[in-house]
Amino acid sequence: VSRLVLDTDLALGSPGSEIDDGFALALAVADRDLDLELVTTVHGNIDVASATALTGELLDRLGRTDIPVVRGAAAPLLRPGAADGVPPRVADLVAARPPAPGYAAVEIARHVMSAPGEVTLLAVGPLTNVAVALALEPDLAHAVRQIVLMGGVYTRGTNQHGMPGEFNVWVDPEAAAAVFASGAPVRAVGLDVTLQVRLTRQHAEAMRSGPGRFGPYAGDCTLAWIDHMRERHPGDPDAADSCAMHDPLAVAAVSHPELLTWRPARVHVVTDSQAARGMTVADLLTTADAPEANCQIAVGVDVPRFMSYLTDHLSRV
Ligand SMILES: [Ca+2]
Repeated sequence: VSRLVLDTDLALGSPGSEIDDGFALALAVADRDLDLELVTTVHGNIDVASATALTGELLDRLGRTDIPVVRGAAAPLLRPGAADGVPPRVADLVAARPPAPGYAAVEIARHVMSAPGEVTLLAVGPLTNVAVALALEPDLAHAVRQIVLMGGVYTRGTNQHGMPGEFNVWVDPEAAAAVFASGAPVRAVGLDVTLQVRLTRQHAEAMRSGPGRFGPYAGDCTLAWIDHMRERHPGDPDAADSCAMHDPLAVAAVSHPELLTWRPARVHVVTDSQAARGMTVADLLTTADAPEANCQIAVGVDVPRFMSYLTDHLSRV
């Protein structure tokens, strides 16, 4: 069983917002190979107050009132405007439990240092909290069992001028650069792989009419999100009837890494270019003068096995 801290920019429950963090949280609760001990929140898909309220509400819905939620960074390390355009705050509308006291970066550092070598940190939002925790506690990079992150895009691009890097890295590139430079064991699950695992309208409809605490709620949100993405990406046929399960794939990378194909790589985050800020450059170490690896990146996924793992587990919560 892997002891786990989850850092998330959860927005499931806010209309028109990304849903995959909520699926990742439910999957981490459902998977008996994971022991989710602490959830921390970060700005990203939504403002951090709303992410915190929605995370507490979802954990309560899942019957896990025992798992503390600690609020984290409200803005990236630099350039606070990077994620402008996120949906309006919903924190005031959600009747959630108040967050546990403290700040995410402090509690991440405290939790990992309380059991050196045992706790995995799973980061599925911008990496601000993780970078601050690494800066607060110099021994954290060696004490953490591993950092698994959903972020970056390694074997292709986003093919979007306005967002040349994958969202989580693009929103706070300096934080991502600090994580890759930290010396911690890092596994990165990038957009090029997560786009391959997709929840369809049929999946969502089955969840909506199925049993459990999560399915009926999340099924409705998923159908609204697919509609929203279809409007925003009229040139992408995949977006018409399905949506990517980015963050849940990073959960699988913790408990079932064999579902993905991994390669050692040297990842560099571009921070010093106006046009390419937030892009990731992955050296796959194929040249005679290759640099040293600083992480493992996912380069493939067994789609049918992952989707079975996801849907089987979500039907239990
Ligand atoms: Ca996320």
